[in-house]
Amino acid sequence: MSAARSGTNGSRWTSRGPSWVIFCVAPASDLTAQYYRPTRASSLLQNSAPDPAVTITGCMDSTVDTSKARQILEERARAAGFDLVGVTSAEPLSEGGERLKKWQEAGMAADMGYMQRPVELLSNPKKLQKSARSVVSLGVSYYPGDHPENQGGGKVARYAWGADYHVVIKERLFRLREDLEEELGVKIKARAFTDAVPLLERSAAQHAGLGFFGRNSCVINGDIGSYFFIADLILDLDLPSNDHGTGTCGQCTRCMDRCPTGAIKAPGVVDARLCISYLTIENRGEIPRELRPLVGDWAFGCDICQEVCPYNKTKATKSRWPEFSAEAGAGPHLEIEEVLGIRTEEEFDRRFAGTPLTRPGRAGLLRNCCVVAGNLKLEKAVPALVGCLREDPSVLVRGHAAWALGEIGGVEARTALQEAAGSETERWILEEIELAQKEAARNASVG
Ligand code: B12
Ligand code: SF4
Ligand code: SF4
Repeated sequence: MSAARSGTNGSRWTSRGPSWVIFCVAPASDLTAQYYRPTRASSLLQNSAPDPAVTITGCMDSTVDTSKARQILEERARAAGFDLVGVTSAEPLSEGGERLKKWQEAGMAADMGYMQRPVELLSNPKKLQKSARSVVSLGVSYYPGDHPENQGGGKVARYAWGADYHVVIKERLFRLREDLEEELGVKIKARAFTDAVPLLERSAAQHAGLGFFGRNSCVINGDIGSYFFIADLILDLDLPSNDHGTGTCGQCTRCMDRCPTGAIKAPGVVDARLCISYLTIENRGEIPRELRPLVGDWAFGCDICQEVCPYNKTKATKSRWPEFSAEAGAGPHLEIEEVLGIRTEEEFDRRFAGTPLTRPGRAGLLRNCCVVAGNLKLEKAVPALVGCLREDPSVLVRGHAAWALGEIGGVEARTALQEAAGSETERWILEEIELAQKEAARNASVG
C-alpha cells in the first residue's frame, strides 16, 4: 500500500527538537532533530518544559581526579538504580560502523529514515557533542517477569509493559549528572539519552564492557541476560575506560532457529523488514500479507529471540524500577476488542499516553490488533472488526480489518465484507476485501 508507506519515519521527526535530552550543550544540531524519536508523551513534555540546553555553559575542569570520578560515577549510577555501568572513550565505533554500513546497503533498515543517516554520524559520539571525551553506557533491567498465559489478547513485548522508558530513564540520568557535578565540584558538559539519538548504542555498550553481541544482535550481559535498556551519558570528562565486553553464544543458534520470520539473516544481523518488532512498531504502512500469519499474537514488539535465549532463561533479573512493572503501563496483553474500538486520537492518547505504545500511532496499533485477531481466529472480535471495516477513518485499519474478517470467516464476517465491497472506494482496501472474501469462502467450505 504505497500511499500509507509514503511518509517515512525519518521525515516524521524532522520538525521536532531534541532538547529535552540535552543538559548543557550548544543548541541542537539538525542531525539530532532528524533522528529524534519521541513518543507523544515526551514531545508533550518538550513543549511544556523550558529548554535547559542553553542555560548552562559547561566546562571541563582539568583538576578532576579521573579515577575518583570513575568511582563516584559507579556508586551514584548504582544508587540511581542502574544495573550496569561502563565507560568507553568517545572515539568512533568503527567496527560497528562497518556493520551498520553493510546493513544499510542491504536495505535492512527498511523505511526507518533515522537509521539511514550517514554511518560517520551514527558511529561517532563526537558528532553529538564536539567536546566529548567519554561515553558512559548504563544498563537497566526492564524485565517484568514472564508473560501470563494469553487468553485471546494481543501480546506486548516486555520492554513496553510499563511507563515510557524515554521519560523515566531521562529523569534518572538528569539526577545522575547533577550528583556527579555536585560530588566533583565541576560543571560537566553532558548529553544524556536512551534510544533517542543517532548513536550505535549497542556498540558503545559493548565497548564499555556491558556485555557481548548475541546472535540475535542484542547485547547480552553474563549476569543479567539481555532484557535491559541501554542509556548513555556523553561527557567532556576523561574517565578510565572499561575493557570491551566479552562472552559467547557457543554452539547455540536458538534465536536464529526460532525467529518466526527468519529475520536474523546471519549472526548479529537482523533484517528489520522481516522483524515483527519493526512491523508492529516502526512500520507506518501495511504489514505485508505474507508476513501477517507469522506475526502470531504479537500486538506490539516481539520477544521471541530473547525468550529462547539460555542467558535469559537462567539470568534474567527482575527490574527494580517500579515504572517498568505491568501496573505502571499497558501491561502484557491488550484487549483486542477494546483497542479496535478506539476511533479518535484523543481516545488513543487517554488510553496510552505515557507508555511506549503511542509509538506506532492509533492506526498502527489497531492494524496490529486486526492481525492478531485474524491469527487467533478470534470470533468474539468480529463485531469490533466489522466496526473498523465500516467506519474507521484510517485506510490502514479498514484494510487489515478486512483481512482479519476473511481469516475468521462466518456469516457476520462474510456479510460485512460483501457490504464493504459495495461501499468502499479505496483501491487497496477493495483488493484486501476481495482476497478476504475468497478466504472466508474457503474457510466456510472447509468448516
Ligand atoms: C533500529 C532499532 C531497532 C530495529 C532494528 C534492530 C536491529 N537489530 O538492527 C527494530 C525495530 C527491528 C528493533 C527491534 C528491537 N529493539 Co531496537 N533499536 C534500534 C536502534 C534505534 C538502532 C539499532 C541499530 O543501530 N541497528 C543497526 C544494526 C546494524 O546495529 P545493531 O543491531 O545495534 O547491531 C550492532 C551490534 O549487534 C554489532 N554486532 C552484531 N553482531 C556482532 C558480531 C561481532 C563480532 C561484532 C564485532 C559486532 C556485532 O554490530 C552492529 C552495529 O553496531 C537501537 C538504539 C540505538 N540508537 O542504538 C535500539 C535497540 C537496539 N533496541 C533495543 C530493543 C530492546 C529492541 C527489541 C528487543 C524490542 C522488542 N522487544 O520488540 C527488539 C529486538 C530485535 C533484535 N533482535 O534486534 C535496545 C537493545 C538493548 C540490548 N540489550 O541490546 C536498544 C539498544 C534501545 C535501547 N537504548 O535500549 N530495534
Ligand atoms: S524480535 Fe522477533 S521477529 Fe525480530 S528478530 Fe527477534 S524473534 Fe525475529
Ligand atoms: S539464543 Fe543462543 S545464539 Fe541466540 S543470542 Fe542467545 S545464546 Fe546467542
